[in-house]
Amino acid sequence: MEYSALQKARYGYSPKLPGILRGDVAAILTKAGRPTEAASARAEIKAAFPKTYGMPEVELAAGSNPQARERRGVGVVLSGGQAPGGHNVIAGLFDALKAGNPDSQLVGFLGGPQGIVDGKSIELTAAIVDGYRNTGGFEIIGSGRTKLETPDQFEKAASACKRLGLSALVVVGGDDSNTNAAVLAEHFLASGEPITVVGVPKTIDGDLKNAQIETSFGFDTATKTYAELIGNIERDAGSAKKYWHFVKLMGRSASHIALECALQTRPNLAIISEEVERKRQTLAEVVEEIAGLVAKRAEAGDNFGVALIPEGLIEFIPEFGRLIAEINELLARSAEAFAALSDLEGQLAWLRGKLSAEAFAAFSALPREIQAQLLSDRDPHGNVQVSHIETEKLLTAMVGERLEALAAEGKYSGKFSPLHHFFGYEGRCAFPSNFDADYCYSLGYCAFLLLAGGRTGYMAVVRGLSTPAEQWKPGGIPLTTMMDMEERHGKKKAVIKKALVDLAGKPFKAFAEKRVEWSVANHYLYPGAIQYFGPPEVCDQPTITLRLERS
Ligand code: FBP
Repeated sequence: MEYSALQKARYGYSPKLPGILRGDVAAILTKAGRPTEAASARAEIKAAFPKTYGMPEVELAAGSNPQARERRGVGVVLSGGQAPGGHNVIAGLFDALKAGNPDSQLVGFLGGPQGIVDGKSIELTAAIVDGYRNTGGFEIIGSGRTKLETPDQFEKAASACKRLGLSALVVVGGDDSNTNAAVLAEHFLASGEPITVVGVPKTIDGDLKNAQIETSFGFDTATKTYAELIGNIERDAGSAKKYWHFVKLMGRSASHIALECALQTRPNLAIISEEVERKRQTLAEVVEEIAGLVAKRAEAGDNFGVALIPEGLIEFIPEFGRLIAEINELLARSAEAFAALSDLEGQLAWLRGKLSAEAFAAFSALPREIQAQLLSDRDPHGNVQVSHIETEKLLTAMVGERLEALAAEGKYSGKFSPLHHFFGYEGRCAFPSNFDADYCYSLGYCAFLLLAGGRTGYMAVVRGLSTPAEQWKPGGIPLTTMMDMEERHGKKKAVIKKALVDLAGKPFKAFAEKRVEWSVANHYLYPGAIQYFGPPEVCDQPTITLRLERS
């Protein structure tokens, strides 16, 4: 196996731990604080989680902890989309576990949660873990999107853990995976299985955050990677002065990635889906806004620009939000009948009469490719895969038409040459930034101390992330405190609440204050590539979103 020079250099990087985690693991304990409550729907969430509801927040503090020395077996699973830093969660967990007792074993379940159900696993040895330290990707054990939620899956998970001699399971995932971790912890307690379940907050989308979680891991590296590329495109746009670049950015629902990238690069336009929804803008209104800006810049001779489009936009435009919800529901109910239809014509005929008149009208007005993308395979949660919908192409086609109409009225005489980009997969497996490398390693360490303290149904958290790593504060938060009741497939369900962009929050306000200026004056900012070695102000700064939220 050959390694790149950076890969070799990263193997030698020692992630920075919070001061409290730098000593002997047997001299750090979990200290309970006040009991917690869910933020809303308390009675219903308490009823759904009678064993784990109301547990106290815990912090990691100095104190004798002989339990950390016990020989134990721990399982770990990576769940959902890749996010930079996953390998370091495993490395931190491994190092802390072995520091507690060198005979302890870390077992990795293969291919995500389905690996637990199927009992597919490997023992993670030092030789394996060392080959992945400070590198991107989830290759060490793979990932998957299977949901662990049925009693049968829970039984299988329990028997896999028992067979492998595991007393704890660490679930690294987003809101849905951690919701399932909470259900699993409750189930194990209720059925007397002595298996501790601890979650770790992962997702590049940045939407697993709340009063207790400052950010999910991966968001930092992914946004810095996209911002580098957007900055390069801005340079090209400003040099060539002939293209309008439309960049769609990942983020299944929330627009945190688009907002952070806008703050880092100052493009001419960035659409924030949450604002579109609040203003109840129609697709035609969004198009009008973009066409207006293209025309305005053309008046100043600037027939170029850079626009950021969040991938989830389409679901936030009210008429399409309703349409997509209806299609999701319909396809979930009649999956077989739908699968039997052989082409788009047949699908269209089938949808007529099943969708509401408004939804069918919205659907019919779309180009055929977009119709087909809306009907393509659902994700395991039954939702449309927004990353497959070419919203950026839909918008530029409509903007082009609108500009032609403006030209016919004598109100536009520029040249509109759009180019399309989609940045998502480019950033999910990048070498983690120092921030993500340090944060993830600390989360892994923290997860070990929680499970050694017998804290089941907790999420590992590290707070104070806008300060130097030395001052970070690791601890644990009961998963039930983050829950809310939401409607899923027609039923109320307790789930961890997804954080959308807060339009009253500092990051959005900072963007809103400047966007008019950025739209016409070309105040592009070029963040350049992530730096791993060099001064802290270049290498260790967290995202602008985190810095603003914590300021
Ligand atoms: P997670 O929420 O699982 O972290 O994944 C997020 C994400 O990267 C989204 O931004 C994107 O819409 C989706 O995954 C793509 O999924 P897939 O990897 O299945 O194509």
